[in-house]
Amino acid sequence: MDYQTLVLDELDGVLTVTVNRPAARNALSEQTLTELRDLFTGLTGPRAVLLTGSEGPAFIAGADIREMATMTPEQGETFGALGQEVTRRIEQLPVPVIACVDGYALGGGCEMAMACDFIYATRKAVFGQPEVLLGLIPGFGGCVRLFRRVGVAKARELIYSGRRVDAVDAHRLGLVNEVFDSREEMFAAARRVLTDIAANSPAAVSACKSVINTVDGLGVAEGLRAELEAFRLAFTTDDMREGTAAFLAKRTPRFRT
Ligand code: CO8
Repeated sequence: MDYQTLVLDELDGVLTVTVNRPAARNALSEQTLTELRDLFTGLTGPRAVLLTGSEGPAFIAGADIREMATMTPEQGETFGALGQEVTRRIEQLPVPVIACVDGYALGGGCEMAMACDFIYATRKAVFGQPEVLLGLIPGFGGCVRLFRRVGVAKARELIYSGRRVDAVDAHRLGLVNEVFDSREEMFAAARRVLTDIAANSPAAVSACKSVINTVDGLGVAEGLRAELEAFRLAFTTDDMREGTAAFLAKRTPRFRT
């Protein structure tokens, strides 16, 4: 298949998927999400997947604000459902998936990383769920998955405040497994751990992933439904129109409600 916003590279059974929209800081457009969904649907062949963003300031700077700014609640719901579906497809792949985060992993970017089995990051990585700054809410599973990684109190603080955390703090919180000095070191370490994993029984690793998903995922489907409804409602508010317009105009939003 021909992908316009993804770059694929397979080496020794490891499929590297690079989100490649550098001019928009690798933001997740509808096209990118559709390509990710199609790629991860029924993917067979690679023994592992490495998800990353093109080299630059961002891993993935979130969902595409330019596209969302003019969406109706119904379009927002469809967009949110698509993003949620991508996270589910990643989670349900039978092989290990590592997110390699170099730069900003904000909003939908943080949510994509959290759908992966675990996260490696460079010192340049920055994580956050800044949706409330835009009059939105995390819509690709942030409300459902962040607290599973960092605990409910810290997840509330990060989601309500929209504050960012750097790689070292994200590591301390348990969001990131390991922090590296450079992109090259991060990829080399990811390949090493995937090689170690590949030496084990693929069926056993896959079974472990499935059991962990089942236990960790109790309530995920219900949570995603609740999040999607709240996400749709966000599109009916003046705050969301103001927040996204302000981002695009590079000014501070004036929220009224
Ligand atoms: N969407 C669209 N365009 C973006 C995005 C984005 N998320 N992020 C950056 N861009 C664009 C900018 O508009 C700018 O475009 P232009 O050159 O045309 O002005 C270009 O990328 C470069 O951006 P900056 O100049 O801001 O780049 P910096 O390197 O200075 O800053 C940042 C990088 C810090 C990442 C900054 O761009 C930023 O804060 N981006 C927005 C981050 C954000 O708020 N993300 C959350 C988005 S909401 C979300 O993800 C919701 C997820 C759930 C959705 C559910 C849908 C139903």
